[in-house]
Formats: sequence, C-alpha cells, structure tokens
Amino acid sequence: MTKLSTLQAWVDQVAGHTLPDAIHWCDGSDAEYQQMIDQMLADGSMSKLNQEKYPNCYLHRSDPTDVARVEHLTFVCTDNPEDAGPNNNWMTPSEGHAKMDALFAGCMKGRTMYVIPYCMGPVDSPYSRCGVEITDSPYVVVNMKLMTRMGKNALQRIEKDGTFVKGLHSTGDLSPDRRFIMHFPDELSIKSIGSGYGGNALLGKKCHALRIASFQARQEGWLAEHMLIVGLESPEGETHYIACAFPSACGKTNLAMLIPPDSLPGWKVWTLGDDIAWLHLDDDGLLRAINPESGYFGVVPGTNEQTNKNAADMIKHDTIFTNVAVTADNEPWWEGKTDGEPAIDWQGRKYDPANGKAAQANSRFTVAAQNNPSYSSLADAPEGVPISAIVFGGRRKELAPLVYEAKSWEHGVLVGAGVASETTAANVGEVGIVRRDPMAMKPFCGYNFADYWSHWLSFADRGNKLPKIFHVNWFRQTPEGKFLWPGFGDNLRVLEWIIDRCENRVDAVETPIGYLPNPADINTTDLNISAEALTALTSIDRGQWRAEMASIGEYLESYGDRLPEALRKQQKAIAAALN
Ligand code: OXD
Ligand code: MN
Repeated sequence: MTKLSTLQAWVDQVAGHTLPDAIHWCDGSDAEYQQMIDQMLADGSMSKLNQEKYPNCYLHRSDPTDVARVEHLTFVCTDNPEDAGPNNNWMTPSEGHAKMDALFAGCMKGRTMYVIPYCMGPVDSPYSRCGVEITDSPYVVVNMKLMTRMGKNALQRIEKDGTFVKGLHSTGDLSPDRRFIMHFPDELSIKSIGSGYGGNALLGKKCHALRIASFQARQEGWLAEHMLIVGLESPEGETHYIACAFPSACGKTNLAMLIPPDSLPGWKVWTLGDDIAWLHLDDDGLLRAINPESGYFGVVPGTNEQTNKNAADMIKHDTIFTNVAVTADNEPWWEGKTDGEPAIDWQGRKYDPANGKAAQANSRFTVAAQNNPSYSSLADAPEGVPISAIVFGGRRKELAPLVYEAKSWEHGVLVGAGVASETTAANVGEVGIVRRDPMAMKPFCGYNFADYWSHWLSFADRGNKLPKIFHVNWFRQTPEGKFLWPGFGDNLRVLEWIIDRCENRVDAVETPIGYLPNPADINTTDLNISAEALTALTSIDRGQWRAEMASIGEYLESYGDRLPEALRKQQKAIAAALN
C-alpha cells in the first residue's frame, strides 16, 4: 500500500490484469529476505550450500534455456524507429504493449505478486533515480535486495519525488518463444516476461540503470554508462577515481577489486562499483560519478585467490550462486576454482565431462557490495566522487595496444564509439566474434547511438575540467595464442601510467591514434615480460590501423544523417594521418 495514488493505481491495474493470488509490498528488511529464502528452500527453487564453509550461501539452478541476456529478444519501443536507432530492436509502443499485455494476461494466477520499490543510488543523493519492480519471482526479490537499496526507504523517496520507473516482470512459462524484454523510454517503463536471468529480470540493472536511464540522462544532461568506478590511492596518499567501460564479462569486476602486486607497495584500491556509473557535471563543471547499484551480479568462472582474491573472499558468505556446480561436500564449484572438484553439474546432474563444463559459463554470484573487502564507503556518498579518467576497453587479440590516450574529449568520444570486442557468454549466441560495442553500451543504450554520441560530445562545452579519455586492452595475444600481458593485479601498472598522464607527470609518444606510453614508463618491476612483448604492447601496426579506421568509418556512416559531424571529422583526420 502507498499514499502515492499513481503508484497504487498502477499496482491495482497490474494485479487486475495478471491475477495474482496475493500481493506483497516488499519492505526490504533482513527478516523479509530470510523469509523469502526459506520459502524457496521449501519449494526447491533454492538449495542450501555447505553452511559451515559457506554461511548463508544458497544455490539457484535456472531453467537450462535461461542463462544469459537475450539481445535478440530485447526491444526499445518508440514512435519513430530512428529514435531507437539501428543499435536497437524496435517496435511501436502500441505493438509492444499489445504483445506484452497478451502474454501478461492472467500470468500470475496461483502466484504472489511482489511490489519492490527501489532506489538506484544512495537514497539521499540528488543524482539517484527510483523505480518500482512488480514481479512474481521470489528469486528476483532476494536478488534485488542484494543489488539495490530497496524497500521502505526507497518507497518514502518515491512518495516524495512522485515519479518512478515502472518495471513489470513475470517469469511466465520460461519458454524462449514467449520471452521478451521491452522498454518504453517515453513512458519510463519496462515490461519483461519469460526469463528469470539477472540481466533480463532484475529490472533495476540493465533495463532501468542503463537503457531507460541513458534516455533520461540525455534529456536531463547526464550520462548513464556501463562502467566500473574505482579509487586508486597512491603510496603518497593521493586518491584518483576512474570510470572504466568494458563489454560484459571482460573483467570489470576484477579491475574494480584489484589487489596491487607486491612490487607496487603502498597502493590501495577502493571499489565503488563494478558495472554501472551515472555521471553528472557538478556546479563547478567537474564530472562526478555514483554507482546506482549496491551489490554485484558477477561472473563466477575464473574467480580465485590469484585472479580476484577480494571476490573469492567476498563470496564465501551471504551469497546467492546461480548455475554453479557443487562438490561432494556441497560446496559451490566452478571452472577456475583452485580447490575441490565437481560432483554435481550446474543442471543438477552427476558431473560428467562429456556433458560439458561443470558450472555454466555465465554462472553468477549475487552479493551485497558491503561484503567486498575493498568496499569504499564513498559508494554511499550522495555527491559521488570526482572522475579523473575515463577508460574504454575491449577484448582484442590483436591491434589495440595495451594503453593509449585520446588527444581531446572529441577524440575520446571517437575512441569510445570505435570500441570493438569479442563476444562473451553474458549474452546467448556465438562467443569470440569481434563486434563493435561502442562505449561497451551496444546492448544497453536506450536510444539511437548517433544521438548518444552527440550527447557525449556536448560535454566538451559544458565541463570545466573533464577527465582525460584512455583505451586499454588487457587481452593482446601472440600468434600462438599466448597472452602478452599478465593482466589482473598487474593492470595497476597501466592505471599508474594513466594517473601520471592525468597529473602531467610523464611524457608520451604521439601517434595518429593517440598518445602511447614510452615502454620505459610502464612500471615492470618484478614482472616477467620480454622487451619484445612490451614493444608489441606499446606500438601500433599502421596497416592494421588503416583497416580499422576504415572499418570504424563505415560503421559510423551506417548511422546516416544523425551521425554528428564532429565525430566524422575525427575519424577522417585520423584515417588521413595514418595514410
Ligand atoms: C552484466 C552484463 O551482467 O553486462 O553485467 O551482462
Ligand atoms: Mn555489465
């Protein structure tokens, strides 16, 4: 129940259409969380993991066809297809509603409808925005409790603001034929049916905090981005905050929780967010970031003491695991775990390598951000943190150097627009295909990319001390398939160079694609890396880059008339310089 009549009317109308047996307004309390967990343990949709070694950890096994985001079933509904752009699947709002309303009719019969008021961002921040998700999935409720500030306090803010994003979700019958994720940006609303997978069902995350928020951000003059936020404290006690955009499953969580290598003593790393950043210019023209989320929905495979010790420690308690394997001792297990062995696979079958991996490639942990040993309390600061550098990156076997710096904000927008990466298991479909993923937002920009780039470009005139923009690539390989750079904690060596550039403490080599480091300026103390590898990582192949710039040019031109001239100019200037 709420005193906000628009919210009450919407809840009543949804209930009248979906016909649930009961309605539960979530208060966000710990008692409610436990009661929902107990209910799922009783009905078998959740099971207890070894409580001695993994206290308060639970396992959920999803429907085997429902393990990732479904970009081909995700739509942006606008009157004019040009507003959604070639980067989105499109329908008119009336078609979208008709399709979804037919699927939602009576779909909650025999189920409870949960009403989840939530706030994306600290409840007392002017940069935060609220939403209400209606769902028939208790799994969604407990995940939303870990991932967002939800319940009573959020409802109070919604009642005060009088506005909220409407998100309607049902697992439906989980049939991939009746699975759709639809966005109605003009109405600030979302309808999602047929999937319980986080990226499709936790509507605060990709649907609200990226697709709808990106649209809202353009109207209101800010940015909603697929970026981690991390604070890097130097041995001298100076902290820089950086925001990094990498495509899904390319190591954002690992970078956000990085543990400095022993050979960089005195450095400390503070995590503010691992997936989404909302960036606002403050009154002084400084770009400030908040993380709208308050938990992590991270990829499990590969997580261990070496790759991400903070995450490995953090998920030993109070964590929901989805689609991992278990050992004979009922501990969670995944590929890349350094101890134990799988007894039961992610589908609940006796583990048999003939059936493939033990844990699903996109198996996930959900955990409150405060569990993270490197959690920064500034993640709760209403004013957010000032951003010194924006870093784009992709997973590229070849071409892209370890790091380079854009020459200006406009050039940086081109660098972001040109991001390409190999596809990963976070979306259904083939893995390892290189595709353009501008600003790592290909699956998440809620409107035409051309308009989005114009919006990014508009910051050049509005910001006072805009961050510098960089591009990194941790994934370069030799022709034999060996990684050239060790990655993980050693990525701090590259971030150190980035900070030095922000502070004008180090020179760089000018090339047509941007400023590259002098190899000697990358700290390689105690690093086992050959001079040839370092040279390969810090140089460019002009022939390959000519082809890349031509391909970026073609890609940009596919946006037609809406493509901002300033971006075209940047691309042409670099292509000419490479010739
Ligand atoms: C995620 C994704 O889950 O990007 O964060 O798919
Ligand atoms: Mn993501």
